[in-house]
Amino acid sequence: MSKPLLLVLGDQLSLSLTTLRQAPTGAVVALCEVAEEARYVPHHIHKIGLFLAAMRHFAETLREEGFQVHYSALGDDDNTHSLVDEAERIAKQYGCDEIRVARPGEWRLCETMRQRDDAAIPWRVLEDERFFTTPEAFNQWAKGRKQLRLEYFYREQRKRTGLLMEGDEPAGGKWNFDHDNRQPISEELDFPDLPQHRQDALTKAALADAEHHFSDHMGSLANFNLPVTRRQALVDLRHFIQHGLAQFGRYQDAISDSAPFLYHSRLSAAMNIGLLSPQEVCEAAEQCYFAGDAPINAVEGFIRQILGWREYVRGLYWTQMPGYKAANQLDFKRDLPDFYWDAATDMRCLQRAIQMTIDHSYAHHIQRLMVTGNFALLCGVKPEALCDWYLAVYADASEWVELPNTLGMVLHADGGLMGSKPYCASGKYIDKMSDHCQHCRYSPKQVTGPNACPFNSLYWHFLETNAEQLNKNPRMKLIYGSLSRMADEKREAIRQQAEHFLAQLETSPGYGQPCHTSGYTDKEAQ
Ligand code: FAD
Ligand code: DLZ
Ligand code: SF4
Repeated sequence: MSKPLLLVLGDQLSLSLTTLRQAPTGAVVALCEVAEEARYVPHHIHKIGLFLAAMRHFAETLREEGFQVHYSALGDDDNTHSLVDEAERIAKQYGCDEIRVARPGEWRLCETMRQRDDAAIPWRVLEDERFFTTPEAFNQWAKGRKQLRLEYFYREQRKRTGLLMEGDEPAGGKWNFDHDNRQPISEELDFPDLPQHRQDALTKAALADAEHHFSDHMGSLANFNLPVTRRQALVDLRHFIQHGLAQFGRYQDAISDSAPFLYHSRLSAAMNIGLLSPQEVCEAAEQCYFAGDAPINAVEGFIRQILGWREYVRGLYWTQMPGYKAANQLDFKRDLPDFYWDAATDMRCLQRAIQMTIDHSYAHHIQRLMVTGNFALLCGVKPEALCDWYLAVYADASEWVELPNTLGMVLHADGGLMGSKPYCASGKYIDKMSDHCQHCRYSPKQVTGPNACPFNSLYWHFLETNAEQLNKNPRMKLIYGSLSRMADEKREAIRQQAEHFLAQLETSPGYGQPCHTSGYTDKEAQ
């Protein structure tokens, strides 16, 4: 009789995982804490704490469900600190004849596991079925299309799943309510507080281990409040549905100088590691609409993010890898500014987005896209440096979702496969959507001079520098028209302003360090 080892990765903590659903009697389940996964980019300490605590709780759940579980802890003497080596070591120890794993969320691991042809115990990579679609189904949809637009993919998903449908028609009579979802921040808004999760002994021990082994990583665990069990994740889901969803749509694009979460769900990390399924999250939102408790623009906007964007970027990732990772259409070469690691900048919008990231291992979508992302785009930061940063600093980051968002959406590095134009914007956009500029030493109204918002000159400089690639794009015609009508002296002054700023950026202390991994510090080893 077959005796497989079922390797469950840190972002596969769900009883509905293919390998667990199909487990034969006698199978051994392995969960492995390994330093390599915390170090390959220098993950935020909240993210490491989340994985350790959630994995330990899930191991308990599996034991309660009757599974035989092997748990490799970080401090074990025989821990090899590599997922592949650990699985092979444990499989041998238990006399297993096969290692089964559901498709890992990152190409590097998936490929390594698939390539273990000469391993003494064979590997089998099964499909991860915790999504609405599979890479195979996405591939079928993508075949023969020149452009892979979200909108068409999303509509098909709505029809196929029946989510937010009234017969064959979209609920509310339209597929897209984005137009109603662009309200800027305003003073009278009252954002819901997040539920505070109790930390039991298992969570406390996991956080203490994260602190012990990785204290030099970004952030502090003093304010850790991520859900680490399914029960806690369900509390967050219910809380969002009751207190956040109705306003989610309208203020989806707003940016606040003081509030990190606004009406966002903060459910991405729980969904990505398996504590919640995207189906149940979408269904909870849908029910809220049909019960009359949230308007269609909010519910459609929310479901579009999960059924649309989340599935779409995953499909894109698996159909385009491994070449996708090397894409750099605009030939960006600049290093990541050092202040992305410590928020030491006098540009208020960047300072707040990065500080919130340091504090919570979270920033909402518009902060990622239009503040840190937009700035990196305008400066021409090289994709690998920016991707490593996004992958390291956010608790929800896994390459299948981070890479298309960074390469495709932020840096336009895939030549428009994902987005028909770059999301570039001047300080005017940030001023309109946020209350940052009133606290900033720069003025969003000025383009040149000592108080001019750097986004303004960088914006025109970006358009000028990349004109060859972008000025034929019909969606950029209007803006290139404005650029060409600009007086020569003004254009020259803007160019000088931007180049001076970029030159200063390059001479700032710490500039050009590839990644702020102060490295893995094992205090025991010191
Ligand atoms: P909400 O605003 O409440 O949205 C609901 C859900 O929709 C999210 O939980 C998420 O699952 C999904 N979603 C929303 N936007 C996207 C999107 N563009 N792509 C995929 N799913 C989306 N999301 C990640 O989960 N992991 C990442 O590593 C990640 N990296 C990103 C990098 C960049 C440069 C950008 C611009 C976006 C990235 N996103 C990533 C998408 C998005 O920013 C986060 O999903 C969102 O901010 C998470 O917060 P939330 O749960 O409060 O989301
Ligand atoms: C992110 C992460 C961390 C920090 N630690 C672990 C770990 O100790 N063990 C584990 O199985 N997974 C961990 N992960 C998540 C993996 O990096 C993730 O499973 C792969 O990147 C594939 O998505
Ligand atoms: Fe950001 Fe410019 Fe506004 Fe300052 S003035 S907060 S740098 S957009």
